[in-house]
Amino acid sequence: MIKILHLSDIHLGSGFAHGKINPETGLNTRLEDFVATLGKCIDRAIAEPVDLVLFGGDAFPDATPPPYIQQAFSGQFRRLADVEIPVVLLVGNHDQHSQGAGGASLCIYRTLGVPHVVVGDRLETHRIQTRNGDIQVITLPWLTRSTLLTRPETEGLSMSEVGHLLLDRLRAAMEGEIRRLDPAIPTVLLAHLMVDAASYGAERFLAVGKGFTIPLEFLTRDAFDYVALGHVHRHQILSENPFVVYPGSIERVDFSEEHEDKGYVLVEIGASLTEGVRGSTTLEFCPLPARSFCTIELDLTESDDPHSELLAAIENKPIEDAVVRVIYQVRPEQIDLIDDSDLHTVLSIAHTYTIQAGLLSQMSRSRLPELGVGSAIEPLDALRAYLANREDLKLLAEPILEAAKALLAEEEFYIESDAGEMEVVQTQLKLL
Ligand SMILES: [Mn+2]
Repeated sequence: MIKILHLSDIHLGSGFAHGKINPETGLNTRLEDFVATLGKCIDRAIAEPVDLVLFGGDAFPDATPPPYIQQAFSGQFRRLADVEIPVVLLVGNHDQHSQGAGGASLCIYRTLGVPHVVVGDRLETHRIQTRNGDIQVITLPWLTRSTLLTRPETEGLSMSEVGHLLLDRLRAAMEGEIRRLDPAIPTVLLAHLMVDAASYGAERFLAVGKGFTIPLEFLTRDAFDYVALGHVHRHQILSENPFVVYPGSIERVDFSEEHEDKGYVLVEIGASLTEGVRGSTTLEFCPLPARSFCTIELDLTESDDPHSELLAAIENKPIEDAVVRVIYQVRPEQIDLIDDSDLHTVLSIAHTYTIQAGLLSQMSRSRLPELGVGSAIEPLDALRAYLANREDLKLLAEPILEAAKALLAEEEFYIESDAGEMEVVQTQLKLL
């Protein structure tokens, strides 16, 4: 039997906006949270001990993390090397350098020849010795069009045609790897990708539709005892025969992960009792004490006592040590009824918090026929029409328009950038 700890999507160095500086260390508390949670995974790997650790990709927010963040990452994985537990570090989309191949943030471990550390930055089969026998790990890092296709091959093709071509290439390459496997020893596929059966939030689904997804049947092959995935932050089991699993991220990167359990997966691959017949694989999701996020959202426009109602809503939520956001709506004449200093007092037990107040003005709505249902209008024109009807925002109208233009320009930049669809997903959702 071979025991594996599978974790993914560490994103060390993300989400600093939700943290604060720890005066004792000078570090952002969210970095400390992420390192502590990663440490818990490594603790478990050593305590078991497992025979192998698989990391499913996305170590950092990008391929060039600052040295202190690199150090925090390597400091944890080094603990595995010290006790001779082999680890496979897979390259995710966030780990790839946009400037061509070979620049991934994790490749330094291969260059240095760190014992027991394998870096997966290409489709390749690694035969790894463990305390309980050998295992084969096929690594499939994040794929971009340029990995498998040349520009002339894709010229004039639609997005979906390119997708099909890419999948054909991948299928052929994977077939080659599978044919060379030793059927007598266990096999794991470790891949950073988007499976088309994976479930996301509705907003993610829209953005994801533009990206490159892999059909589930591509992964559910008899040759695999386990398929270890990375990329999607929500833990999910996509198939049980073989197990195809996203362990999810280890900490919440932003509020879209508020209601998700965070953790890693312990996998046991049983020995084959009969030649040619796979042993059984069992699975356990192990939750991690990730910092909680808490959204308090309420519409106070109909309230007689918006201040008390808002305070009560906050006090009813488990906000202690959590990253909290309060979003409320009031009518303009209610603004003075809310006393911010009281809000700050009740929120002081939170780890960090933000307050977003929204104004509802029914009068201005009815005066704006151009914003009515059924009329199509460009975002900037809509904003102009809105501002033109807001006397109180007159002084701010220009800066608001400038800011909106900058935001829209940024969005277009991402859509047109070479890295393509995934960048759009990242900008819009800042999570995958
Ligand atoms: Mn990813």
